[in-house]
Amino acid sequence: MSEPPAPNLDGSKIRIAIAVARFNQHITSRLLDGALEAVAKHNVKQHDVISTPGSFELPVAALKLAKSGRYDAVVCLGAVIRHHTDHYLHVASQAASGIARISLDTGVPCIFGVLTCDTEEQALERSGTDRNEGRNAVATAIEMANLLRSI
Ligand code: INI
Repeated sequence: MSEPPAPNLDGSKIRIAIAVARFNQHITSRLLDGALEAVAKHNVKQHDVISTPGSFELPVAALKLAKSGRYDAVVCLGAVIRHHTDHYLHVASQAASGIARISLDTGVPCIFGVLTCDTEEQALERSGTDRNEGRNAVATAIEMANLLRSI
């Protein structure tokens, strides 16, 4: 059986912007820790970090970063957790569709590192040391930037 080509996770020629939401900061700072761990592990050439109030604001910040020409990929980190109203649904769907649109509109990969969880326990589990979606998001950013460069 054929296997798909292996990902190129060499970050030594890749410049990454990381946009992190401060809402649920006790979770998003853990995602940022994981992201910075991956930046070091994969020898990312350059990285900058900015923050937004919440995940809803990530797309417009990411759009400006993507259009700046200074980055090969943009990583968006946030934590949307279900509360008593449906507010979180609007935040999660706008963040997801906004971030997806930026990749397609600009050609700069924009990575969805936003947790959408029912409970805080789930969010803690996905932002820990065993599993960390911030770390995964940076690996995805490097892979996509290298892939697009190679096509
Ligand atoms: N922002 C989040 O990042 N996560 C959430 O869980 C959340 N909830 O549930 O309200 C949230 N709301 C704030 C939102 O992102 C905006 O900052 C706010 O609506 C102002 O535009």
